[in-house]
Amino acid sequence: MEFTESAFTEKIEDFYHVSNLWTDEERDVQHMVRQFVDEHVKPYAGQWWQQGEFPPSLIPELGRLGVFGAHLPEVYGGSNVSPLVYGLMMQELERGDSGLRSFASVQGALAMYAIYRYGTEEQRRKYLPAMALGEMIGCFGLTEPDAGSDPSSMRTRAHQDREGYVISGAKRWITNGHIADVAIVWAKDDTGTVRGFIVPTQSQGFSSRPIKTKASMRMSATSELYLDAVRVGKEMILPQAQGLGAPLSCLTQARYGIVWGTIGAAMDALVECARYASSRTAFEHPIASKQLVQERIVDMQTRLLNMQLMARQLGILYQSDQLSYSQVSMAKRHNARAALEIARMARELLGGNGISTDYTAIRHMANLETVDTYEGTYEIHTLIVGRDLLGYSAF
Ligand code: TGC
Ligand code: FAD
Repeated sequence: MEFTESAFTEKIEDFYHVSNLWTDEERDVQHMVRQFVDEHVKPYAGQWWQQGEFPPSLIPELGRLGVFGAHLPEVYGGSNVSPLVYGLMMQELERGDSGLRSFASVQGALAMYAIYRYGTEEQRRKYLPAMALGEMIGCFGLTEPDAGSDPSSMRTRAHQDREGYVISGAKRWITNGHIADVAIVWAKDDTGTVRGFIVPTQSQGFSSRPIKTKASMRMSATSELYLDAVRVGKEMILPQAQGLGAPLSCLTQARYGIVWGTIGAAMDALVECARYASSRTAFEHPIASKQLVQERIVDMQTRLLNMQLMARQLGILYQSDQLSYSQVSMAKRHNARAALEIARMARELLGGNGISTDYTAIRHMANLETVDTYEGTYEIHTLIVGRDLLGYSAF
């Protein structure tokens, strides 16, 4: 059967016409970000991934596109977009590469959101507009070498004295850590309460190191942070953040973005392999005409559809202020794993070509191993949802 190129793509990406439900604004923003990613990211993503660096030239362009902290009020440099519009932005960024969406998640949903939600008005006005434009880069330091899934066991300490706080400790696996201007650092104070601090990365005693051995998320900067008695003034504490619930609430924002972003990566891998199956011949016929190939494509398509419907309903819950963090956990757990399975199947269908970054499948697949792990692993989200459904904590 013959389809035009765009009709084929539309059918694969949106088999149930979920996009018919979008408003004009949602469709326009999606189109704008998609166009940017198609022109400025997709042709180069494989090369950037191989190089193992985030291209700095993209940062001001993403700032102009308005994807950093888009959901925050305009007075702080955001555009006050709805959760559904924000989700579609993340979807389109991750069609390019998970590292691109990660940059936007960390900048907007983690670092900017922490300042917006827990900072003073002065802190908001000082940092957020510059961060929205990408003129100032932020990172979010929660995970430590010995505290990932269980951040309550963090060792980083902030000792208070007359002038402010002295912070000591180490953070590991921090996205954008070695390219950041400011780090949101989570540390326990003298009473053992988790507090958040805005730490300029030029501070004496602060150092960072890139983690270079990654076989996943290679287009993203990932780092270790060291804080050796870093002194910050009292004005650098986020005063409203008291307790582990504060960083965890930031994670809810970023996890929501991942729910959408993973749809983009899955779509990209699926469209590519469906096209490939139509043109690649084996045993004298296109492999798309083989029953076992069709079964796999149908399985992938069904997984993608589940992801889309889950994300949309989550967005509706968010927009109507009914969202719980365990609902976000269920969708993060499902969508990250489903996207990973789709990318793995896509890689398989591409045969030998599937292991080359000339195609997108293996890059998405490798990236999605990280996405399935960070912002809470699959197991941790299972336990968050299990606790909510059944009332027993099984951590
Ligand atoms: P627990 O007793 O469950 O919670 C302590 C307090 O926090 C509240 N809370 C949340 N609030 C908002 N959003 C959430 N997601 C929340 N989760 C918990 C909770 O209600 C409680 O409040 P209160 O008032 O009763 O005190 O704490 P716990 O120590 O038992 O830990 C729970 C657990 C394991 C679920 C949590 O620690 C967890 O989520 N672990 C996973 C860690 C994680 O996801 N780390 C991510 C690091 S950042 C990252 O990976 C960035 S990747 C870059 C990118 O996004 O692209
Ligand atoms: P661990 O907690 O050591 O877990 C190891 C294994 O044990 C996992 O499979 C886990 O599911 C399992 N496990 C743990 N507890 C239980 C349990 N109770 N029951 C069953 N199984 C369990 N962090 C930040 O703070 N900021 C960032 O910007 C950031 N960016 C990242 C970027 C990348 C590329 C990566 C890989 C990670 C990033 N992280 C970041 C860290 C990430 O959030 C953690 O890696 C993740 O939360 C898991 O923690 P861990 O690596 O310490 O694994």
